[in-house]
Amino acid sequence: MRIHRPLAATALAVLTALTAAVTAAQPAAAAARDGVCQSGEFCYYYNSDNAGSVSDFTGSVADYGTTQPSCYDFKGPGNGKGLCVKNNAASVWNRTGKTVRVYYNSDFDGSHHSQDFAPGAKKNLDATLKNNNASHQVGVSSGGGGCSTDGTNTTPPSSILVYRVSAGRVDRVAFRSYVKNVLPNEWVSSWPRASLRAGAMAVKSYGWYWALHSTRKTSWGACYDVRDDTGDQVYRPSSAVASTSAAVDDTWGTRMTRGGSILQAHYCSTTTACPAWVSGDWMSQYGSRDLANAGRSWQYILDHYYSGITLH
Ligand SMILES: [Ca+2]
Repeated sequence: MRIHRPLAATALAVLTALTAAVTAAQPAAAAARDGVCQSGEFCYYYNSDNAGSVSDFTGSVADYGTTQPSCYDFKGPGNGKGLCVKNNAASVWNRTGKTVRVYYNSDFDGSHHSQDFAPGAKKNLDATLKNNNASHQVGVSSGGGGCSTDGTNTTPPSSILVYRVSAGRVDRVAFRSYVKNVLPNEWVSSWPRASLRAGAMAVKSYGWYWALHSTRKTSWGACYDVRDDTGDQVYRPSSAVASTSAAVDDTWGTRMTRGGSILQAHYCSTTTACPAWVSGDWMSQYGSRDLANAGRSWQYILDHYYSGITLH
């Protein structure tokens, strides 16, 4: 187990900024996924030239799914209605006001191919992406190496910028994949389920917080949200295991807030191992294990360590 290092100086500055941001921010009105392409939405069409059934989105999606009834499907009237959108779209209309990137692979993986759509664009997918659309991301920087992430205090970011310290680069990682590939490196995957679930919530909250608030840059000027080492949370691609991934999935629909905002949930192996420990802001990892072994729930464990929180 690694000791989670504090970021005390940065944290104080960011908390001040957070307070200002929260008072200013108002939730945006969200259009519905109703098969009608409205202002604020990104829409796929089953046919070229914006014909056929529409599938309308208000945010990014890393994986559309491939089977009914769970997949994202075409909802509007016309050709294609009821079919899953993955690998079935021919044209788009971008009404989000931000650049949207469509990827050939899931999880915003553009290593094979991607295509950008400027705000207002009403276009066909190019020959490579037509019927090969697997994910899309709202709010990318069209200049490449984009800094923006798209989360709010109520919706998790679809991706997070991870500074791969040893490799010397910044990767954009689908947010749930990030959490799944942190938890087994920060927790002990054989620990009881309630401890893993409490850990999943803490790892998610910590990353979510920084995805919303980071202004950090590498020495060469690339922006990022979190480091991949103990400076933040240890992230290793392909390290996810079944027990920790289940804990992430089982708690994915729940968020932890304080005063309406996602908090930077710190944790440490014990209550005394981290000099920056502040009661109410930190969770003891061994403590979470012991409470779980005593039959406590993950919600109880989070409430026990983090003061003034609400689980939604
Ligand atoms: Ca709509």
